[in-house]
Amino acid sequence: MRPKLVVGNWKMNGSRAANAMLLTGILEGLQDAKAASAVCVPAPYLHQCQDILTGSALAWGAQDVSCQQPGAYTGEVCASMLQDFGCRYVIVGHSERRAYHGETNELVARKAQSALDAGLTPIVCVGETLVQREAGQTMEVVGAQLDAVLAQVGPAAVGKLVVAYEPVWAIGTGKTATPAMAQEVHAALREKLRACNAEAAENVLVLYGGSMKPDNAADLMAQPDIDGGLIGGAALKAADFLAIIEAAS
Ligand code: 3PY
Repeated sequence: MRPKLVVGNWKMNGSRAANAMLLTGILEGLQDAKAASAVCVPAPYLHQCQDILTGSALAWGAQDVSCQQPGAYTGEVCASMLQDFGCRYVIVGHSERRAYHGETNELVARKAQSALDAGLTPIVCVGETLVQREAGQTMEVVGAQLDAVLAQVGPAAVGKLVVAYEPVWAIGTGKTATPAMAQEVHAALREKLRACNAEAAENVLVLYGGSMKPDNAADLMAQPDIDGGLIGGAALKAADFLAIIEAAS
């Protein structure tokens, strides 16, 4: 039985004042939670997370990382910097980065490797667009996205990954994959992980993302291969985020 993990992806939202209220509200309600939880915040707020969350049950992380080592890369943030701010997780390959920043499967794989090298857990996002789903290409697309990361990190690192399946058509649209649709893809992703490292694959957390909300979280997370959620909009309200963590518990 794998533990559940619920991660908030704040995207480009927040302010020092709003974050303080949100984090305090989450911590107040987190006491009895059984599921593990984390927030992935914009890089400028990592220090604030470190101040408020150190010693608490809520972990934190970033939403992207450079694939480079420290050096002349204007605007980039490298993995050792994230580690310096106490991050446990970093999201790599979110569809918004693939779509708006041209991130390829190979670049995402190198980012996952950088995270691992710095002792961070990469949350590797995969997902198909609506056009790809309607063309019957879902498994091909998400399979290639995961394969690139597995080829880069190798079998020994499989157990250090978290994978998130986020159908692009369900991100920010209010549409959610049905539990059965999501489970089908999660099971296929786990098969790929098994093919790389059969033993480690059983313990890899495969999260569902894409409009997970308090009212659909329990049904999604009841599926055998859905081990938690990567939460967008609902992670910006303490009550909603806590309700999802409760549904995972
Ligand atoms: C969403 O739910 O919108 C997400 O993109 C979570 O990462």
